[in-house]
Amino acid sequence: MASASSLILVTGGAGFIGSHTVDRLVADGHRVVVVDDLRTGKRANLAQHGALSFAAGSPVELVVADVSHGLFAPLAAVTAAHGPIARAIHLAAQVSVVHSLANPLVDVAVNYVGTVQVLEYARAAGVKKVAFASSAAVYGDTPVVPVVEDAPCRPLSPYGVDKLASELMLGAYAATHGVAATPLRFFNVYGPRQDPSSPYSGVISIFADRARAGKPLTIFGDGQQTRDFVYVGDVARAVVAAAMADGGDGTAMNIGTGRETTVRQLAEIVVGLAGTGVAISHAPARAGEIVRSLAAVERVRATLGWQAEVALADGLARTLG
Ligand code: UD2
Repeated sequence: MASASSLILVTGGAGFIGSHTVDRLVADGHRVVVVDDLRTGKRANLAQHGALSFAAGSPVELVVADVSHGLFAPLAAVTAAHGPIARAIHLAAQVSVVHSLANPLVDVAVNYVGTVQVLEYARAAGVKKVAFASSAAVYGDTPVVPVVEDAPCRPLSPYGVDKLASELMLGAYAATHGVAATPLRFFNVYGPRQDPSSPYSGVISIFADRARAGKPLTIFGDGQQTRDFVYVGDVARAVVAAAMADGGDGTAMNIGTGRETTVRQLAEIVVGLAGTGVAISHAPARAGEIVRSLAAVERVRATLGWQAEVALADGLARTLG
């Protein structure tokens, strides 16, 4: 059967960032193969795309599989019927830094080996481009603010080490096998569909959840610590731009807004949006907390022409719903 358009693979496509990336690709007219083991991803995140089967007329085909076990078998049937994967976006991951500290071998298996599996598939199947979800966690507690991509990387967790090792492997495959690849170092991504259920979930998902329930927002420490909060729709745009751009030698790019927000400012905006009745309380600072985090964003602007567009107040309003 002739394909209407080439296929884009999104690993982790049923997750938070992944499902927004799929939405963007579908809006751009692509057909998308999602590989997700649904451990943290959810079918409900993709419900807007119908039956999740090309045969049933959906623009999205969901293949339930663990990327770290390899992609050849899971993708055999869909590529035989609908043509090869043209470009791959690798977002599937064990997403918790805290979990990686307790279970480093799981993190290596999922986050590092999973990346090598994607690269092995890309090499064998002639995939034109691999875009990869890396993290600001690769920097560790760097004194460089705003942090440029060439700052020394000293990750403090297995999660950060596996993201950095994955970046290096992308570079090695680009140099040795000609697999074009771009790692994107996400800063603090927020928006609808982010899971607020763990105490270590992103602060905005927790604040939004509590504000909706009329519960107080708890600031850890004095609230003067800063983060670079970037809206998930902007991140999805960056991911798609990276996947669609030809070339890429494994050089990483920060994905942030280039704007710094204190946790206190964040809490006040959320309270303002939620209306009266939501209080702010304080609890002791987290141990080992990074005080400032801010992305330097010149490289991605120069290379992909991308910059964040959604202002924090607008993104928070969309998140609160
Ligand atoms: C997360 C990861 C970190 C690294 C980083 C990448 C965890 C625990 N941390 O840290 O390892 O990957 O992202 O950018 O997974 N806060 C409150 N109240 C709350 C929740 C959080 O005040 O109810 C504060 C928290 O102390 C911190 C800020 O909000 O200062 C952001 O917290 P976060 O967990 O969303 O993100 P971050 O950057 O600390």
